[in-house]
Amino acid sequence: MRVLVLGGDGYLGWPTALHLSDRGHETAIVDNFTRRDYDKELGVQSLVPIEDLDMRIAAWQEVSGQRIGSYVGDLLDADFVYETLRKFRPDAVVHYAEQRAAPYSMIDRAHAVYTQHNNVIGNLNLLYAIAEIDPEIHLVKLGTMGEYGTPNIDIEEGWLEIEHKGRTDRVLYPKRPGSFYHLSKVHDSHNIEFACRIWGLRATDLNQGVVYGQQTPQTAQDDRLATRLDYDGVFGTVLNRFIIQAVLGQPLTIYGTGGQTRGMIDIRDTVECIRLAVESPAEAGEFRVFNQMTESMSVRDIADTVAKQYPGSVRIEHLENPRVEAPEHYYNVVHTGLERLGLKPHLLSDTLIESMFDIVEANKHRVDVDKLHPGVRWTRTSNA
Ligand code: NAD
Ligand code: USQ
Repeated sequence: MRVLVLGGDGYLGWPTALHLSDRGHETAIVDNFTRRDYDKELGVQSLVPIEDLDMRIAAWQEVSGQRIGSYVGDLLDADFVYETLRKFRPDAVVHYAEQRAAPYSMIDRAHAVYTQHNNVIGNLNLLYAIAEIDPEIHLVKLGTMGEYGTPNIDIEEGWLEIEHKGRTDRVLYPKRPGSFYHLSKVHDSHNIEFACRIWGLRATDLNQGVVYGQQTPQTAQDDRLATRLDYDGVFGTVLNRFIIQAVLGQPLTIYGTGGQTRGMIDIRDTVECIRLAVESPAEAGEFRVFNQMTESMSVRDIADTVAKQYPGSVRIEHLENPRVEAPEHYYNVVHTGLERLGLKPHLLSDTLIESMFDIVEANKHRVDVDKLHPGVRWTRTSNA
């Protein structure tokens, strides 16, 4: 199949493009490198050095004999989006190209507006381009488990059967997200469902949990194929941060009690989920939702898992939570859709995160320890 990976220069987009190319799909990448600009803005860098996109693509061709195409541009530029779809003529578009850090979206008004504008309008441009150029294109869109928040009932896969005053209906699962970033994904989901219902588009919305890991079988073949690894208090995600903190001899920073529970997924499963979704497209008019996570863990349990696996001593520190989120709550997620398509999950209990310890050890000199601190608070203070 011909697959266009939007956001293909990012943490997940790059290994996904390699995985799809390795499985024989004609693959091309779209990116505007804005993620590399956030690094400059925040004064940080990926813990693992990464090559620029041209070098990555050349290295992959050398290693695999496969050529990945590239289109450099911004999804906010509708002409660019239309032109790219016309040129590449994809069967499927995998859409990763959004601002993805909750803390970044909560820095201030400007960052909240930027995040929602970039994500919602970019996605809307894409929906229009698909509808007007080729409505057969299957959109595989990355959403997030955080769209649902932490409701006191089971989390279904996108849809909920309800009974109200003796009548029944199937409705989009109610959303109660925890940041302006997570909210942008809710807005996207609604826009995509609308486009499927009104224009007959076919889409798969993947509500993905927190990803961990840095290597896939393809990226491990050559240092030049490495994907990024974020450690800072804005873009670093919880399990990756705890592994890095353990190796640096820094305390693992649990926010609050650590009772908050999240869906987790190994990066190797992320790329496989995308392949499975691409190879089994949604029906025309179908808004298909999968919960792309393989296990739930509390932040406390994540810290304990890292502490147990790390060969050295590990300190755990409870910081005052800079976010506003439920400290202890019910969390039970249905996530059978992708397994039905064939996913064989890597679970943390049987995955050795030792290889991650080695990767961090080799690159720890690149870390600016001051940037580990979570600087962004969810609360606002009056400046009247
Ligand atoms: P990332 O920031 O590393 O990658 C996103 C890429 O999209 C970057 O290369 C960036 O330059 C590009 N991009 C952003 N806006 C763009 C625009 N307007 N035009 C063109 N390119 C643009 O993020 P990631 O961690 O790889 O996440 C990818 C997707 O998966 C995101 O949509 C994110 O919300 C979702 N997701 C990530 C995680 C996780 O733990 N990393 C978990 C669940 C969902
Ligand atoms: N947390 C800590 N200590 C830390 C970092 C985080 O206790 O040092 C806690 C947070 O308070 C939160 C949980 O760990 O309760 C997860 O935080 P995170 O930063 O790992 O993840 P999150 O902000 O939710 O965002 C990440 C990705 C985002 C994706 C989301 C999936 O950045 O793109 O959408 O995970 S999910 O969480 O399922 O919504």
